[in-house]
Amino acid sequence: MHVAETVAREAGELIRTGREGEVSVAATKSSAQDVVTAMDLASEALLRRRLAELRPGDGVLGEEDALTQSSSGTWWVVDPIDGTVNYLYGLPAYAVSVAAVTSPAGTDPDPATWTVLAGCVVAPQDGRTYVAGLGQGATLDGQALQVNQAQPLIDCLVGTGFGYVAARRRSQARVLAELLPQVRDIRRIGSAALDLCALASGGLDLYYERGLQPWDLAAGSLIAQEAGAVVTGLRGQPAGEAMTVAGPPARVHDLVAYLEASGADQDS
Ligand code: LIP
Repeated sequence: MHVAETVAREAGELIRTGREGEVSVAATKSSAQDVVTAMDLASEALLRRRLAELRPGDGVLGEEDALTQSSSGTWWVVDPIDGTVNYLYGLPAYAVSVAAVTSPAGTDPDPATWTVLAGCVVAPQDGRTYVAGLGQGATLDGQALQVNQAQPLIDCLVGTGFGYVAARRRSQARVLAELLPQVRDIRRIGSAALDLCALASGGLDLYYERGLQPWDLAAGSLIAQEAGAVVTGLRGQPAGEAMTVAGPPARVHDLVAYLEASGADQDS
């Protein structure tokens, strides 16, 4: 936990101070609207350099660079800026996400099979630090976290997010349009890591999203779980790119049932 927090805080400080200057777009990814800023690249470079110093032999899976292999059996899964579009627009909901994971022997880190040992999400703009260790609970700035008690679906504030490709968004909009009348309201915060931390700290009752990458969910999923949430996929699968659903055990199945029935894990 200590290493995750140390490097996440350092990267958080880099991107926070970097936001005071001009934010330049360095590249695009899945669509022209899915941007990478120069600070995404600088933050990941810092994370990789510091992890190599502090944990030589560990591998790194990051959003902006190639997988580096592990000789120790531990990988660091890092998102140098989660919420890049918020960062670009000067909105505060962006974060650095760092997690330590182990994988079954001979396999690369994959949310379907990994075990997340520790995670830290730093929101540098408001100075919040979320930390969790497997079996050790989750904290926000040192205060223990607990998800909200299960409410009827109609009373739930539900977080979600969208991909950047039009076909995926069309299907996400269809699923959302049917869900919206069944819940209290919807939030699209713009950072999956912060969505999962909001769930852990009572700022959301439920969360779901299709399309999450390993670095979007590694640290946040442990923080949510350690705060008492179930984090799962649909149709008995673990959380991952097809679908991630999170919430208190007594309510998450209602959302899972709706998402399964509406085919939310497929693009139509
Ligand atoms: C983003 C997420 C956001 C999600 C986007 C994207 P990035 O990550 O955290 O909530 O809806 O699809 O993956 O690109 O800002 O690291």
